Amino acid sequence: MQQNETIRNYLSSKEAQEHLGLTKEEIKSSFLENLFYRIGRIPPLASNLDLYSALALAIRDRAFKQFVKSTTEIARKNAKSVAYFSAEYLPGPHLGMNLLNLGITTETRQALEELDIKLEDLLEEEVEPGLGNGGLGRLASCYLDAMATQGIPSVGYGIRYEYGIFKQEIKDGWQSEATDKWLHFGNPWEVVRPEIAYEVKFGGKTEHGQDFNKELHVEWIPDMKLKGTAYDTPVLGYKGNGIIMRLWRSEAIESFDFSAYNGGDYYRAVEKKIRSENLTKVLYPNDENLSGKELRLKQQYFFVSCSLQDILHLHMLQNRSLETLHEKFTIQLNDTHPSISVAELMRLLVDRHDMEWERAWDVTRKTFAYTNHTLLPEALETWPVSLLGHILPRHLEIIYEINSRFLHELRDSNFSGEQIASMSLIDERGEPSVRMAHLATVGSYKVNGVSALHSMLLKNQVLSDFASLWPEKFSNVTNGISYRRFLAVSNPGLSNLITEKIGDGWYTRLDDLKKLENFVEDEEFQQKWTEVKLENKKVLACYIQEQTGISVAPEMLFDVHVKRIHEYKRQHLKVLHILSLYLRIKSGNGNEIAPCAFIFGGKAAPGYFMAKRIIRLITAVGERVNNDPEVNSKIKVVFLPNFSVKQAQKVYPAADLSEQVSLAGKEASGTGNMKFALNGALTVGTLDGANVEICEEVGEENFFLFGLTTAEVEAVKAEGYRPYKLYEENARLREVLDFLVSEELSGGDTELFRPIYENLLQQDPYLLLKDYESYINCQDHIHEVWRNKKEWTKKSILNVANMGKFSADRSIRDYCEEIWKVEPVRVS
Ligand code: CR6
Repeated sequence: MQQNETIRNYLSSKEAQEHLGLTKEEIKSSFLENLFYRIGRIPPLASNLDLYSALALAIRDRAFKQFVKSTTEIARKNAKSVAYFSAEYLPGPHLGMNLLNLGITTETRQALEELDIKLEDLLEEEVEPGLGNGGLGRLASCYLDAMATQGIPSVGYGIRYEYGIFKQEIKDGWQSEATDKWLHFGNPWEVVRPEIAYEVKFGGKTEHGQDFNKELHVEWIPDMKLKGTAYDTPVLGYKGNGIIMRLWRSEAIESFDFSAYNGGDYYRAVEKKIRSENLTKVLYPNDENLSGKELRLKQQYFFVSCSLQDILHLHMLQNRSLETLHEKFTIQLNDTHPSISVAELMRLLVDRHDMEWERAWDVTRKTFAYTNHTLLPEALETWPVSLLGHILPRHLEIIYEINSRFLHELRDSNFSGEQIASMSLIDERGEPSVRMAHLATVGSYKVNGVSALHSMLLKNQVLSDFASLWPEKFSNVTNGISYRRFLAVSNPGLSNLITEKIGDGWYTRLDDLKKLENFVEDEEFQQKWTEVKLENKKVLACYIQEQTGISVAPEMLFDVHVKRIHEYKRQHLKVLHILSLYLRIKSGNGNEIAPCAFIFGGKAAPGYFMAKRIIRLITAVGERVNNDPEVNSKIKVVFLPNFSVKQAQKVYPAADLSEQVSLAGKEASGTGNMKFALNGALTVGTLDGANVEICEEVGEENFFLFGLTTAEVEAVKAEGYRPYKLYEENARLREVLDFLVSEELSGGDTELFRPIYENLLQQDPYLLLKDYESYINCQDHIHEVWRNKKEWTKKSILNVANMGKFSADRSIRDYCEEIWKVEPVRVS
């Protein structure tokens, strides 16, 4: 308390204000000081990287100031905090966001201009941390931003992977993967905290005995120990609080084995260090599909163990009893990746802090809440019992104990044998394995899905028995995105235009965008709106030219499909559409087609055969189309390599049409769909995930809907779906499909795309052929609407005006009110 008082007094002192100031002069002098003293350069000799690093350090210090202020206030109020557990984060570039959040973009730009430096050049220097695969990791980062903005006491816990998501290159049309050395030039945003480190154990055995009070006591004797060290990155809220993202790096407890060294074995002496550091070396590049590797489970356990030990430490630091843990902390599990937490908290409470089992279980169940992010059966995490027992022997015992008590409860509640087997934490069919979603559900006080449709399916299908047991446990929080990053920072043109009309209240007030509806008929505004889009398209066109050598005319309709490559997301449905246009133009029937650039981007998991083949298909179609003078003035096909947050910030502002074409019932939510619409793109989409709610908000007349509903998908499958029949019946479709295996497309290798062809004709698990006709008709309609530029622009304005619901600020408010029961603590 005494310490808090001192910090507060210091922060409000004149000295601190001057030191941490935000005026142009102060930014300039702090920038120059950092350049000189921390980077060791003077402006004339500094590279852009030096300049960027100096600026980042100057801004980071200011961000930490907000964090210190917030933490002091939270401690003073003894407030409840959120710990967000996520194995993935995709923060995107920090600099632009932090400038916006501190409200000093203009001052910084001016300060640099006086030194003859362009802020934009420095922004381009930043290498983003790719510590996630896609939507889930980006969502976690949007939520940290929203929590900070709203003053929610919170910490984001995760893993500091040394190599993030691989860098995608396209070689001879194929995806090739290179390591992502994001730390190569240092990371000015983080601060290492060597004093915040925890020991983590693996393997070995357990010993059950009695302690001196004759209480049963379990001792875990591991065969390996390492430590996790904290690396903190400040996350600023908009003109408000600062929180941190705390990522753990694995290290050897002793960096050097002296006994081995003294024995003359230098290599063995450092081996332990290397083995320990390997744990957080690399992110698993699988999205929605787990390879079930031992190292992955170790990573998961490592980060939750460090984080839980940290939380218990912080809790006890305030002289609080562990029995009140849930009153001061709530822990959100971002998917099942951190769900081993349930067993780890039990272990810490029971084995380390001698809490009695029932009491510990009560605290545990009141501490965790679990968000499910997928219904895909192959992505629901399970770990073989043998593997889990080998790496975490004590946790397996704990899981068995939780399960045995849980199954007892089920028997008492008259669940059938069949239901009990399907709800058990252990899947006994085949090789016994632990169902992590069940562990998370049983060990949490709330379970939520990420869109209305997904939460409904979760409740009625995947976890239906659990929902009948605990109906009050289940809820929905529709995902949201950061408007400040995905509109204010990445689309300054549109953002300024909006602010000119309605002020900048929309940065934080969800409903403000709605005011744009008043200007939808304003011709001057419409004109400016189209001009901004065209400017953004010109910028993207230059970038495309630079990255791929392909030239696209900015006046074309920019039809964009960027997201992870996955069969359920149906990038290949888009390809079938493109081929249909190609064949139409070739046969002289292309008059109705508006000039159009099809822009794809996204990574495929390196071991995902079909996804990689789909990328090859896209590039092959591109080679064919872009080089054919008969068609290339009408259509162009681009595959942008290495989709990332930084690249996304260039793509969304320039899109006219957003492709959200997953098979209904497969995409839990999607968040790209929101980013596109917020930037004025119209959506062509199925009734899947959050598309349903976007369509509801913007109105069906401003959304291009096609395809089967979830119920229809189920009915088609129940009837016994035969894609080959559709191929036989529909001549146009047949022509397109046969083109896939033609010499013309594959440059002579007709086997190249046969796996895709066969898959569609024989199984078609994602019903492309069934939705084909509806998709093509919808696209024809889109081209018709596009010709009426005024109509299109009005729809675009109405899309943006009605996006209020999809702000991450709203999602975080929902979490706070319905799940966490956490109140904001604001600082000025
Ligand atoms: N892959 C869902 O598929 C959702 C995000 C964030 C995903 C996607 O629809 O928007 O999570 N699921 O909720 C998982 O990662 C398991 C994703 O990004």
